[in-house]
Amino acid sequence: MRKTLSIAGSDPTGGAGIQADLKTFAALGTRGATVLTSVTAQNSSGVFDRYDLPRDMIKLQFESIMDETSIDYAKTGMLSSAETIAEVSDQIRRYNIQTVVDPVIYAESGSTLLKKDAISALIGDIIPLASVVTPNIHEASILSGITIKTRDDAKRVAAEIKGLGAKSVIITGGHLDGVDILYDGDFELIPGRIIPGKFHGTGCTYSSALTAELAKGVDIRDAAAKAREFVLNSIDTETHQVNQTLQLYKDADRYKVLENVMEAISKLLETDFADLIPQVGSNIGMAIAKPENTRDVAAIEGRIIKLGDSVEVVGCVKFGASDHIARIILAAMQSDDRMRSAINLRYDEQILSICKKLGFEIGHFDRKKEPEGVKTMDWGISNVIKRQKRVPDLVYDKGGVGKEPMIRMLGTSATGVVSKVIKVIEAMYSR
Ligand code: PXL
Repeated sequence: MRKTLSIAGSDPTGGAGIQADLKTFAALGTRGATVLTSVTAQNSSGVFDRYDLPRDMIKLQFESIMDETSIDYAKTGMLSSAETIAEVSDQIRRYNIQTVVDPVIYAESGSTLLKKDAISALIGDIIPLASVVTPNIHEASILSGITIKTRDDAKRVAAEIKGLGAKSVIITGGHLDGVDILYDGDFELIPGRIIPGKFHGTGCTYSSALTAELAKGVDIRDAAAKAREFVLNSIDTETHQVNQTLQLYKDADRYKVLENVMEAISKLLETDFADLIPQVGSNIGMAIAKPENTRDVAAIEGRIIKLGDSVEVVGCVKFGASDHIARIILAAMQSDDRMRSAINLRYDEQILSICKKLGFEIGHFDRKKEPEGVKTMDWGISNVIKRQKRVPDLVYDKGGVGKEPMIRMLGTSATGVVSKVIKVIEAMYSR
């Protein structure tokens, strides 16, 4: 494992600072060490107080780490004061550590994290040691004395900051049309999506992701692109918080979802499922928690079809395999994020009446009432949920021109949905 180091302050909320750095280091597969510079007491309203660690204590932390190991790449975050900067720069030089400098000046709340008289020390003592400096446009303006309004301003400022002695500069945060600007003698624009809003901890997360990638030996252009992508993927658009392990958990969930859908299909194949398969075939899907789009829903590439008397599964279970079943699930999850799975079944009056007798909650939509320009599954499922104020066990429609009538059974998991289907099958054959 490559070894990373964060030289930074503590944010008690865990959203930014050294806490964000360590989570990022771990999420990107590096082993993170820390030198704590300052303990802050803060939340979204502001920084209430801070306690800067004595210079000796900063030195001793470095020595404790470096006596026993080496560091592949470090980053600096909150450096607080000129005295802290003097010690940190001494130690970076002493141990010849490659360092990303995140020139932290303000917290998201607007409170200062670097004393005014320390800005010249940051410029004079730390930036010349930096492999990369990662200011956002506000920090870049303070460091250069130039206001940034356009991409050309940002390029000029990046060159100015490189002139202070850093090997390279990245103007981060995507404040300029979502683009980060890298300058290491040549310019490179790093594109990214824009996610509206302000998120506590994105700056720390970016610079530590960059540090982790550089520690792994990734070149600066790719590292900058990867760090930007990591930050974007760590923003939980539901809670509006930065969550550095979001992508890790999503990826882990993909495996569980695949397993669950495959188990559900096996269970289905042990039953007399043939009678419930519609002419277009049946598909079953399941989404990961917090899906973004149809690629976060696994389903069968082909379908489950009736072939004579036997039931055949055509294709593998894959993410993004079925737009249709994914739309049903995503529409359901809009109102109840536990309802992560669905299967489509043949519609007939008898099957529907069995479902009623079994006590399933039933929803219905009419394709004739569908407005123009909508996707049927988005509209149909949302329409039912809006009227019934919850996601029912199944939603049916009686079809339309060229459209077969259909039942969609919904549930919290693929195996859960299949359990409901099995109840229907058992009731059908016990009559
Ligand atoms: O995002 C910069 C930053 C760095 N370090 C600490 C912080 C913050 C922002 O709040 O709290 C400790």
